[in-house]
Order: sequence, then structure tokens, then C-alpha cells
Amino acid sequence: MKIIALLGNPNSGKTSIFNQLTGSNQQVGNWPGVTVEKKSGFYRKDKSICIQDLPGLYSLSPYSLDEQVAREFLTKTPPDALINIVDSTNLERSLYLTLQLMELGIPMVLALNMSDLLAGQGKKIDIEKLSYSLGIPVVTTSAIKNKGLDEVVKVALKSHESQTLDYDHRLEGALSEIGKVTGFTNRFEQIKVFEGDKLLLAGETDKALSQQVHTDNSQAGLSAKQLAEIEEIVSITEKLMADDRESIIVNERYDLIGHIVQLCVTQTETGKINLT
Ligand code: BGO
Repeated sequence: MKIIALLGNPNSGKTSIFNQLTGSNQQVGNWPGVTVEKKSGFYRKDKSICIQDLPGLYSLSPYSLDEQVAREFLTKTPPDALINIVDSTNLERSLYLTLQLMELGIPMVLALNMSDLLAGQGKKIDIEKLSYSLGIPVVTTSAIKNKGLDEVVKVALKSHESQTLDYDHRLEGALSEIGKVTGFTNRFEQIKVFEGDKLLLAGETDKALSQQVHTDNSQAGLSAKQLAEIEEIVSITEKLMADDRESIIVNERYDLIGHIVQLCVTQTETGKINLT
């Protein structure tokens, strides 16, 4: 049985795509211990594929219950592939979650949904450039027109671990040092340690992600000595980059997204609304 997880911002069209892919074949319940709805279902064209819906989210920081549920699922029981559903009329905002999902190292495809609305906005997205600059496959979809949905499942099943996108060399140096100190080879974990993520530093994370995605022997939970070394690495980087740890990561992501959007999105004409 292969498991494909659907992830995206609220209103990206995730529910519409889940319903199209699974039809009436759905199980609805709650995630263990919380009142967050859990929906999964078999792909209607191949019952050996389970589609797991995850709550709509903007980040993988454990601020909201929805984010915690999604993050716990992704790190403790990594699925075979992710479909990241993106509202193509809001590409810039949506890519913030995309970059975080890519850091998990799970095979992933980007579903550029609401593609039917792009022309009305006078916008065009160069799919090849977007795929090339992100290093993951991109499929154009329209849930409302049932377009591209089978293709996105097909591509998800064939996709490989996503490439790593490089940030500023000072941050990359710090992440590499954190990797040496902690033994974490997974980029998601290295970045979370750099950010000072409370769950990860407290050892609440699970080894499953590292063991499934990479064959290293990451340890959850860090010693006082390791924590002190991490604080030194972070403090040096904060001085070098003249910013605080969390802002460094946020700004690096937005810089990268800015470049990608500039490269891939063209304004063909001003979107016009006809009221006649
Ligand atoms: C309403 N194209 C278009 N045009 N619309 C889409 C597409 C697409 O590809 N995909 C989804 N939508 P959810 P989340 C609505 O409900 O799946 C629409 O939060 C309305 N409702 O139909 O719920 C979809 O699960 C009244 O729109 O997203 C839905 O990710 C008027 O996007 C909305 C207009 O989709 C969110 C729209 C009473």
C-alpha cells in the first residue's frame, strides 16, 4: 500500500482534490487525542493507493494544532509521497509552505491548482521554469474542471527525494555545522534546530523521518554540550547576518521565493472583470 499525503494552504483546493481523487471512498475521524478532522480514502482508480488528507496550513512550525498534527504525521510516519496543492493565483504566498515541505526530503510534486483562474488575472506561470527552479515536478491542475488530477498522482508515485535549495552561504555553513554537532542529516531537522524549535530541541521529534528518508542514525534529544555548541553556531551566524535566528530563515525563504516568482510568473495583461 502506498500513501500519498495532500498538503496545502487553506482554500488551495485540497478538499476538492481529495474528493475528486477518492470519490465516495473516504474514512473520516479525528487525529489521535485531538479534535482535528482526519480524512483518508483510497484512490478511486487504484485501491492500493491511500490518499491522506492533512489539515490546511501555512507552515510547519508547531504554533497551531493543525500544524502540530501535520508535522507529527510527516515526521513520525513519513508517507511515500506528498502532493503540495498550491493556489496558482497566490503563488508567492503558497511557496512558503512548499519550501518547508521540500526540506523534509519526502518525494513531492507541486499541483498548481486553480489554473483555470490564472488567465482571468492576466497571469502566466512557466511550469518548466518553476519545476527547474524548485527541483520538483509541477503539474497544472483544476479541481473544479477535474483537470490534471490523475496526472498529479502518477507523477507523485514516480517522484524522487527533492533537491535541496541553497540559502546564503553563511546560513548553509551554520546548517552544516549543526549537522556535524547533532548527527542530523535531514535538512528539516537542521533548520528547526537553527530556528530554536522547542519541540525538536526537547527531543519530541522522532527518528522515523531520518531513518526512512536518509539512512543515518539521528538521535532525537540533544545533550547540554550539543545545545551549547548549537547556541554558539547560531550566535555567530546572527552576528554575521545581523539578524535573529528565526528572521534569518524567514528572510532567506522569502528572498528565494521572490527570485523564483520573478523568473516564472509573467503578467500577460491586466486582469479584467466584465460586469455586463
Ligand atoms: C467554494 N478552480 C477553481 N476555479 N476553484 C477551485 C478549484 C480550482 O481548481 N479548486 C477548488 N476551488 P477547497 P481547501 C466556493 O467553495 O477545496 C474552489 O480549503 C463557494 N462555496 O470550489 O474547499 C472550491 O480544502 C462559493 O470554493 O479548499 C472552493 O484547501 C463561491 O476553491 C474553494 C465560490 O476549495 C476552496 C467558491 C460556497
